[in-house]
Amino acid sequence: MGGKLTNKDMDQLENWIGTGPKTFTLLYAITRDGCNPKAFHEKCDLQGPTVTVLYNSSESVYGGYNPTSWNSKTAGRVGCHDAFLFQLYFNGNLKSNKFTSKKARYGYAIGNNSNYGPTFGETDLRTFTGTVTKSGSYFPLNVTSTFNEDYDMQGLSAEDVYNDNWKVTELEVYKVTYEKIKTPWRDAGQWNGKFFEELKEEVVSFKPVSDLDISFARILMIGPVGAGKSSFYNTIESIFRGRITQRARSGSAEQSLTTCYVPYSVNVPSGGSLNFRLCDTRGLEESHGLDVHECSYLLDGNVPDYYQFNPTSPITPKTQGFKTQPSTQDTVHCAVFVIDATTLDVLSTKVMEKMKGFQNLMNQRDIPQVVLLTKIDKLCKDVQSDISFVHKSWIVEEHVDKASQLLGLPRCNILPVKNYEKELRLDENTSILALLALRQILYFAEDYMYSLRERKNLLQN
Ligand SMILES: Nc1nc2c(ncn2[C@@H]2O[C@H](COP(=O)(O)OP(=O)(O)OP(=O)(O)O)[C@@H](O)[C@H]2O)c(=O)[nH]1
Ligand SMILES: [Mg+2]
Repeated sequence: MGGKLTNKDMDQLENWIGTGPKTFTLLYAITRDGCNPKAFHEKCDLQGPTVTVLYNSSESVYGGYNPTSWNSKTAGRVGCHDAFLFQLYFNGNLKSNKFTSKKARYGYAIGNNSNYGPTFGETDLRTFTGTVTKSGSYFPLNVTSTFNEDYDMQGLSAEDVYNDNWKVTELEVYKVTYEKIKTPWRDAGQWNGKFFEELKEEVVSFKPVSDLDISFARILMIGPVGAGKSSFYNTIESIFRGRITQRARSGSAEQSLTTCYVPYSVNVPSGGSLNFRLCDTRGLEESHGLDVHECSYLLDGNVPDYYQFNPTSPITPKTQGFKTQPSTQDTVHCAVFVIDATTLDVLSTKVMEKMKGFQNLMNQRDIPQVVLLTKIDKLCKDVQSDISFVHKSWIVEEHVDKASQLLGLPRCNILPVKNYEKELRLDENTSILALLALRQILYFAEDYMYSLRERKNLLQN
């Protein structure tokens, strides 16, 4: 640490290098140690794998990964398949590209020479020879590089990667070591069997606030078609039943697969159900599906359970079963926007406007809102292979931030999940993540009920 490379850049490099978490330790920086081969080799020789990062005066950042040690004592070429060049930023903008060494030329991947700085390929990325003196704010590196000789630059030129500009403001070499314990972006406890049982127990023991005549919390799930609303209910029911269940129909279709307002209960093998209902709704679509009136009726408890949504004729007080005098049991105690994390960047303006409209209604009623960010397994391959990596993944963190900005909700209201979908067996970590989300939703519902009770007491006194 201590260099210019950000955590996000390190995560990107870590992803490219593969084989799990890494620590990056700054060995050498030309602004600190001087720009000459002697200083470079003194600091970096025999240190194991390193990344060299160059920052030029055009605000482009690029460099190379050497999976072997630099070694000025054994001058010559070192062959390795895993070496690569990369670019991180171009003209100050994020631009992530990895350029692998060419198969036929892998023998030339790394160049060791006591008279040269870091050298990749015979001539692909060369840095300096002799002492380079700082001129103003930059160091004019003094060896020419010829791209695309030993590394596959995917058709990009030196201009595309570093503006053909060798005036660098900094050049750093980081030692790369394995088995880093990364600091999570959200602290969510120690994940193990004990934690899983504790979370389950907490959910099982959830009871609505007394004196309100409420026997279960009503959680409303709304969100675009195919976001994973029904799958979230199936995931929760599976956890408590101890096997994969599929009471709610899920899958992909042009229009919403769910057509009814179903307040799903979660059953436990010992009999009975838990004290909340996950209410499934029809998916939001641009032109039809749930509208603002229907949403307000849902929030206020006017819509009868098992009501069949009709896109061409939304519910009105004249609709059969419409509850004109709903009780506190019928009203919604927490609203959950279910959003597919992979679609955050492409959510249609109309669907987004609809959700904003619903949020206005919820805000008027003080109903707590959360976002369930689904399909995070599709966002990040590290999360896909190990769900417990979720709170260490910067990709997930970035999407949590984005959802928080889009819906104007605090980040702790954004809950990433991976629903059961292809699995035939339960997985402890997938279940823990879903339970963490459910527990938070129940906390918010409970908070809302406390407010309801206070209001009720005030009115009575
Ligand atoms: N990879 C992955 N797939 C998911 C996840 N959640 C849901 N899916 C899949 O996404 C598709 C849609 O899921 P549903 O649960 O039917 O979505 P929905 O929001 O209920 O959709 P509608 O009822 O049609 O509005 C299904 O094929 C699910 O298997 C997830 O976390 N990860
Ligand atoms: Mg559904």
